Amino acid sequence: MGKTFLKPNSLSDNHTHYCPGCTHGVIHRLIAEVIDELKIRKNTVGVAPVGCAVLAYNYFNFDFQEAAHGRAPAMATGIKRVRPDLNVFTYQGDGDLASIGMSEIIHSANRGEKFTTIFVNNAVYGMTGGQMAPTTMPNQKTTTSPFGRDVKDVGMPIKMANLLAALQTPGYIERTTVLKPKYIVKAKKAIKKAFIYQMEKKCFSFVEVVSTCPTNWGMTPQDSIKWAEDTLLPYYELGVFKDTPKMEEKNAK
Ligand SMILES: Cc1ncc(C[n+]2csc(CCOP(=O)(O)OP(=O)(O)O)c2C)c(N)n1
Repeated sequence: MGKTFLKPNSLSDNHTHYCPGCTHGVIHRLIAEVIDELKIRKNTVGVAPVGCAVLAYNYFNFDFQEAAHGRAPAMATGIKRVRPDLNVFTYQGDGDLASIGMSEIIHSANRGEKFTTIFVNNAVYGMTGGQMAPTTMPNQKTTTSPFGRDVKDVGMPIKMANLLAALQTPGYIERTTVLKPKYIVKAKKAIKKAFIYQMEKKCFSFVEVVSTCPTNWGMTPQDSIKWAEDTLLPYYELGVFKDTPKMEEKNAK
């Protein structure tokens, strides 16, 4: 009997260090499947800054570059401008992208850099012990908001996909999740579309993935999926926020 479920070539044989129930592994797999399907493994470069995915270069079977905290979009800009023939993507957490790296992502998107960003939003700083992030939900308890996020003091969580979609230049922005198989299928389609737009030299592309962090949320993997569905998804609504290439195609007809 033939195998029906193979490991993508774009994933290495290494075991990941991620916690049980963490969605980084699922997202890694989707990226790897897309890169295999598009046959671009040999000319793809990933850029990951610090965060739980700091060791991502061990898990992917293609070139990978390490960036300082928040600075992956600046590094991706340099790589892509010098080597426009390469497919370049950043892989960033919400602490990284929406806090220390806010400026880098806004300006890269606004310049219309032709790379792809995969934005993993798990509503906390995972790697450093579950501190409050700009994406932490109102009243959510974290190690730095032990009584819950008080929006009177720190404002509402930032919706990065919505924020970037308000800029005129970036072309493709979608928010997805990988909490359940029905969402995973859509997330993969979004990641594939983002890479295809990059291959066609069309636009900056951004895929947010609403994710879990059972360890720092203090929940079982099952409870974290339920909490994310009940609490994160109503606020971080899924969908396409911008698809300029598709609009232009429609208008041309
Ligand atoms: C300049 C700098 N400041 C702070 C840190 C500490 N630090 C490492 S990872 C991280 C946050 C990571 O959270 P996130 O980006 O949400 O990714 P996750 O770990 O949740 O996947 C912080 C604050 C650092 N490495 N460098």
